Amino acid sequence: MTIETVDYTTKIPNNVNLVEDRQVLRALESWHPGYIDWWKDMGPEGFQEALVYLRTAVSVDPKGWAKFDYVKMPDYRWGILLAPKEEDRKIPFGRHFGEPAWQEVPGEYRAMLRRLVVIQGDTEPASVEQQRHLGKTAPSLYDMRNVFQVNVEEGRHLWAMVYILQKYFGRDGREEAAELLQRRSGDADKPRMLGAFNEATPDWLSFHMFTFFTDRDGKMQLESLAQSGFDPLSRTCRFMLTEEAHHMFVGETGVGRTIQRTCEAMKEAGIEDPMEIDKVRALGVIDLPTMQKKLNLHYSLSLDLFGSEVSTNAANTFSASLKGRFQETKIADDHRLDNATYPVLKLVDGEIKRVDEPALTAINMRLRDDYTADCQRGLDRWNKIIDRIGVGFKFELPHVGFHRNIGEFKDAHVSPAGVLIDEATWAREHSKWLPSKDDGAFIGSLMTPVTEPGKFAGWIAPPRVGIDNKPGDFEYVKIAA
Ligand code: BYC
Ligand code: FE
Ligand code: FE
Repeated sequence: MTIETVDYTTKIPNNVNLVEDRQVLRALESWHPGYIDWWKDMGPEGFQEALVYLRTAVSVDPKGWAKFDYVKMPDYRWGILLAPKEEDRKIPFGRHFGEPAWQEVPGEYRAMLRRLVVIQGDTEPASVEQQRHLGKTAPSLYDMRNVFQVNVEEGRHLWAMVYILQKYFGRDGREEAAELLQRRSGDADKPRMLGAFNEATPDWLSFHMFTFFTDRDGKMQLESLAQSGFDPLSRTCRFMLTEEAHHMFVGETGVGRTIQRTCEAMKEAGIEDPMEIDKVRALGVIDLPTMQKKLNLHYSLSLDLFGSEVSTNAANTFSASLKGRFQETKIADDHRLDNATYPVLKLVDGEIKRVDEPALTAINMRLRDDYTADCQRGLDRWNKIIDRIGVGFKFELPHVGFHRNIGEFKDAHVSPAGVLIDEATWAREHSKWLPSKDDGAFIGSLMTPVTEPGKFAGWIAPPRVGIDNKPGDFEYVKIAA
């Protein structure tokens, strides 16, 4: 058997030869029932018996790794899939630059590495919990299938981190694996670890914004961990990234189709001014300014996930060769950053200024800048949709200081345009920039389920092509009676 193919003879599909790794297989098998209980409790509510047209990984070869079939979600074959081992891989950054990649955890970095793996692992089930109510208001069977696909893959990402914990961290790894099933998104006593993963996902526009902005943080973090000197982490993240691409596709096209529908409806009704919110809403579509507010919210929540702009944690994980930069191997520098600097946006004497900081402590800032550029490219594609239909409106990313809870700007008020404002101005103006209760209620009023094959709710355009090239009226989900 080549490393690309997945062994489906064990209870847990894998390409890491679990059959011969008895101890880890047993640890995973004893974790499995708790996972299934968690999935049934906290996974998609009301659809555990439905037959869903899902893709399952059957190999890790980037070409044709998936097969599609109807599956009941609790029967999905969650597995352990690592990208193939690169022969003679060398550590691409940090103090250990140029040394052979580690196949075992270096003792001195054990705690640091475990923390990174646990935080990564914690976000995966959190997102499933956040999205568990969405099936009931899906705008089509196509969209319903997409959220379920994202959910089972986030479940698999949890498996990916649990494998690392159980194989390489012994007893405390097993304890962390158990705790990953105990924390709950939004729970006052045992919340998930990072801010954005305790927020609600109340409607489908939020879901699509989340998969665009927050799964894109996932992409950036996984890219950095894929550079890791700890080779098993690198390999597992490389395969996770192939799945991540679909999550961002769901977000980008979901918002894109919402924009398209709104602009088309405005054209048909002869509404020229996007600011005529009541008239637009009367058409049963989401006005563009409200979409901008949702964008402001999800972008700012996602920026918090990069941690502080200036961070010794980040410097330490980089120097320890555990977590690199985006596309580390393509950067032309010494990959150690002993004397380099990087410009960081800071609050200095009541002004927002760019200040050169040691590049090592500015690692989070740099990743966040790469993230912002990636988001902007997505916005440019959304703006093209608006342009093509001929509506005068443009989405913009708010300033990075806007609505922040972590880092340099957490105690300041900054407008989306990047102007520092006082408390009173913020209190007066913020409902123009962030979704208000009324905005939420309006969007909520559109969230009526559509479950007839080939039909779509009136606020969202159909996709251009089906999943797995299926025709428009394909029954992506067979809902149990
Ligand atoms: N919320 O030096 P600092 C994904 C804590 S998403 C709460 O500023 P650092 C996905 C921090 O833990 C990707 N706490 O930051 C997407 C620390 O606490 P302790 C997830 C926060 O450590 C969609 C203190 O503040 N993966 O995969 O350099 C669906 C000072 O920390 C937050 C990762 O994040 C926050 N937002 O960077 C499904 C990769 N930010 O330790 C999945 C692993 C910071 O002093 N994690 N804090 O008690 C990391 O690389 C880093 O831990 C972080 C923070 C980038 C998160
Ligand atoms: Fe994930
Ligand atoms: Fe994801």
